[in-house]
Amino acid sequence: MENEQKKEVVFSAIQPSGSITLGNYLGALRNWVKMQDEYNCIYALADLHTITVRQDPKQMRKNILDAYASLLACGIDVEKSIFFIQSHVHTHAEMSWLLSCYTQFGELSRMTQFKDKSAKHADNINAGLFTYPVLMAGDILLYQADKVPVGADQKQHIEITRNIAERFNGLYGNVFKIPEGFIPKNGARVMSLQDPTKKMSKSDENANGCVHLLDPPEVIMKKFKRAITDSEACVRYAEGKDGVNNLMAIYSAVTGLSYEQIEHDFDGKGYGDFKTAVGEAVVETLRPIQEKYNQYISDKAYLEECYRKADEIALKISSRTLGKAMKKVGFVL
Ligand code: ATP
Ligand code: LTN
Repeated sequence: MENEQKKEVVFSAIQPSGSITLGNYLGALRNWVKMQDEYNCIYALADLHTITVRQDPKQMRKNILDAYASLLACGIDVEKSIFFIQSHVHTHAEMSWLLSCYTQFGELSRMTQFKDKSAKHADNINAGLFTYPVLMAGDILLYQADKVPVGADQKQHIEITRNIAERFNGLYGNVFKIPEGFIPKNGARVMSLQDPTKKMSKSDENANGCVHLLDPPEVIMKKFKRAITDSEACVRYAEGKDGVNNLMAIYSAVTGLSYEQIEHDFDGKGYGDFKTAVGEAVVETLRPIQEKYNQYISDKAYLEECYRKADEIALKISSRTLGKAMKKVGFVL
């Protein structure tokens, strides 16, 4: 028990905005699973974040349960970690309001995700899309997290979280732990198979660019076989070979092989052989996850039991930090 208390806290979240991708898995989820033994891990489905982009209500309900089952299938263990649903824990929305008054318009304007998403959804540049990083900062700070396992695209959001926390602490004393991002060496930025200059994303318009965790093996193989490469026909990691570099990064992440080893193994072979090998390695990595997903998704009562329990614990932990912050600001509690 004493040991338990000394463990560092890990917090992370994922939006249930669509079917989970290979990018999500290699960039973030795989680390979530690995960190469970060494840290006190707290994970969430960031469903409040998803409504910054318009969602179909029926599809959204399905996505939330699918994502919960998918994460259990990836190896999130509810005996070891707290895995809850953000919208069920009211402290998140409250903390977001509080912190928004300690966040500057200018710093939010510099967020690249806001710029990208507002270009993509030009007809719905809502205030929530703009203040999204504040909600995320609250998620992390509420649990006094030490480490935040995320993909490389979230680096800027971790940085603004630290800035907000330092500003608040500067005014009121040590209220928040200053968290650190935890970004993997391999797989931190999986790119689209159709446009390897863009990150692989759940909401990619080109379905062939994105591999989903639950894609059947033949679909995965087809997507890899169609992946964009170049005309050099040589498997090597080099500037300007974005498509091949991306395939090498994926292959290295799922097999553990170094780039040198991959170049050596495919010396003299064409892209066809390489794409097949990458596809097969990904299929094998995802096979056990897909089997477990099918078991979890057919037991909605079990899923509910898991998240209700976790929601309650998350509320208890986060209420402590919210109360402390509100008291410092001057609210009468
Ligand atoms: P959306 O397309 O709806 O913006 P997303 O696919 O970018 O969603 P998020 O829920 O925003 O996914 O991200 C969940 C986690 O997955 C984050 O830690 C993020 O950094 C990571 N991640 C997302 N896409 C990739 C990617 N292509 N490569 C590596 N990590 C990624
Ligand atoms: N913005 C994140 C999802 C997210 C998150 C968080 C990640 C919401 N709250 C807290 C880490 C910690 C994204 O991946 N787009």
